[in-house]
Amino acid sequence: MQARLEFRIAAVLWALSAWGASLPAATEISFRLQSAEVGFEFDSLTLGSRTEIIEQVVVNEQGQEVVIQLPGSLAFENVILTRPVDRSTAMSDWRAVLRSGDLTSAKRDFVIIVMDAEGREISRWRFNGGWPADLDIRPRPDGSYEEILTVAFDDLFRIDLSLPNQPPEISLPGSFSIAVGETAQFMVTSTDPDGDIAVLTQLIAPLGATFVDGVFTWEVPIGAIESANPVEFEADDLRGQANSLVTSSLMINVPRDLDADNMDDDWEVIWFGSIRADPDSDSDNDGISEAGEFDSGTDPTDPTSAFRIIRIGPDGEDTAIVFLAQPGIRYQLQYNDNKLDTASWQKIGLPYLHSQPGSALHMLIDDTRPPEETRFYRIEAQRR
Ligand SMILES: [Ca+2]
Ligand SMILES: [Ca+2]
Ligand SMILES: [Ca+2]
Ligand SMILES: [Ca+2]
Repeated sequence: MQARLEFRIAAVLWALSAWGASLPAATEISFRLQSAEVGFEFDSLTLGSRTEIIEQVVVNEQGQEVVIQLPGSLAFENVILTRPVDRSTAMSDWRAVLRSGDLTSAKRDFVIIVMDAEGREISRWRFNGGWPADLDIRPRPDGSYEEILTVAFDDLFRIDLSLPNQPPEISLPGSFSIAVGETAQFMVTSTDPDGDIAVLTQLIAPLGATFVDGVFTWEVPIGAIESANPVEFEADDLRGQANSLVTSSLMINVPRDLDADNMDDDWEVIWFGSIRADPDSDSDNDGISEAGEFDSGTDPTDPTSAFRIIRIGPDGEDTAIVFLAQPGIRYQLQYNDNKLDTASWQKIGLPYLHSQPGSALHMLIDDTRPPEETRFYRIEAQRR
């Protein structure tokens, strides 16, 4: 035996994430999937439930056997939706997820909203764990075609519209730091204490970031070095109330030197593909460590590219020191009249900043050397 609750309606609105435009204007019935952004009209909806009837034979006060009926477990029937066939592939796309065997991905929560002709909400039902059990196409008497979607689900409950609306909530990680060349990825979820489905939208994100099926992904480009990147999401419970919209944000910080090895992270990624370069190693065997090549602006993968003094010699009364200067590097000439005393290096003149775009030979002059005196020189290279 079956007890049946069934109602039919004129139009249903359907929505599914990442499939296009915004929700259409109010119609009589709204059918909205979790993370919904898109609306589709349906012609009809059938929703039913049945309670198992348990028959029990009892003996009454007169000693007679009578049969009484008791309610057993409640079972829900599938939701059936029909709409005219058009170019939209939304339903077949949803069905395709299931056909691929991935029930977990295909399962969505959804809401059905019943409205009157003026668009006022009459009732709202929340369904959990919906999946497209069947999708059929059949001809209509007028020669057009309609598609019939059967949605199975785990559970449903009715949302109490007499209670004041509560705002949706967004679950986000906190602000964090990441290096260039790495991928920032996290889940964003929205919930609603009333059982509303809160539609998530990404409001602010760095260029190139994606937000698909609740997953934020950003491959941090080289150019993002030393930047702070706000990311903001909005949840909308689509009740149209003052508290229906909630935003939440975090900051993705891209420091200059995340691993604090004194080599800029973009330089490490350019030469070594990641920030895992070891400052003390010398991968091109030119006698200058990666940290030294960073400081002096040379190629850490080319042994012929290394910071050296090329020539020291007289320049009239003075001494000229020649080296190959690299773009953006600052060079300070130093001297020492006692090579064994490492603490007695002295600066000569102001540092030279090589501001041209390419490398070039450069000459630094010492005009302070007393005649007949032996003098040692070195040049200190610094990136900043
Ligand atoms: Ca709400
Ligand atoms: Ca670094
Ligand atoms: Ca080297
Ligand atoms: Ca080198």
